[in-house]
Amino acid sequence: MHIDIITVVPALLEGPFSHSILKRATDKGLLTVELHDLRKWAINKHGQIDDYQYGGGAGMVMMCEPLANAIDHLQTLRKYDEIIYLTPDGTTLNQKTANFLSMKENLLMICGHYKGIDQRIRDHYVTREISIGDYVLSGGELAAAVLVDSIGRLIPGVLNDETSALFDSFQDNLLAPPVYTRPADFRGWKIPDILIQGDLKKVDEWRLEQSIERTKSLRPDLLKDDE
Ligand code: 6GU
Repeated sequence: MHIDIITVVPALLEGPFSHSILKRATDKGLLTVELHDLRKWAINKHGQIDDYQYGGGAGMVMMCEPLANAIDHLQTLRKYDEIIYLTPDGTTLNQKTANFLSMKENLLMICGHYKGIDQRIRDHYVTREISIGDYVLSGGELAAAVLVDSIGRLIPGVLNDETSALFDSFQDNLLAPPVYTRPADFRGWKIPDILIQGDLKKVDEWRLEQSIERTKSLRPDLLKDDE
């Protein structure tokens, strides 16, 4: 998978993809992430990419021209499955969307700043608008990092143990069960006996039971939600 990201603050995205699972994905050649500084397509030598909004009101809006030129250029290099705009008024990201996007070849992500981007770019280029939750960030970059992480780890071959994503929280609308490692007794805090009795079938049953209990008590909305 190849992901292009258009941003005015590339530095914010230089760290997140160089570690851990996403680093493994890029090292294995399963994922490439390319950052594109929108200033390269600024409308003048002052690096202008935003302007006041029509109709008045505080806050700048990212202009059509730099964004359209950036997207047009990138579209000569790749055919995108989705052009995603990260915005708090988008559809809230969930595991189903991450699964869906992890099967794509080429994604383009646009990070907004200030008051956001000119609506005409959303109307004419963007195919999907994604938010990462009901709160406001100062720009789309951290949201893009979250989105790339959630997608990248699902690309086939990225995780060591292919099955491990199957047991993630949310993968079947259930939260993950509790996990323990050595020692079995820490300060008198003991792990559940069932985990050391060696009956793998019983362990599986216990884990499912725990998942259901956790979901019922912490996120009952997931059990109703059939999407
Ligand atoms: Cl995608 N962008 C911004 N600026 N704020 C957010 C968000 C995105 N998702 C939640 N809050």
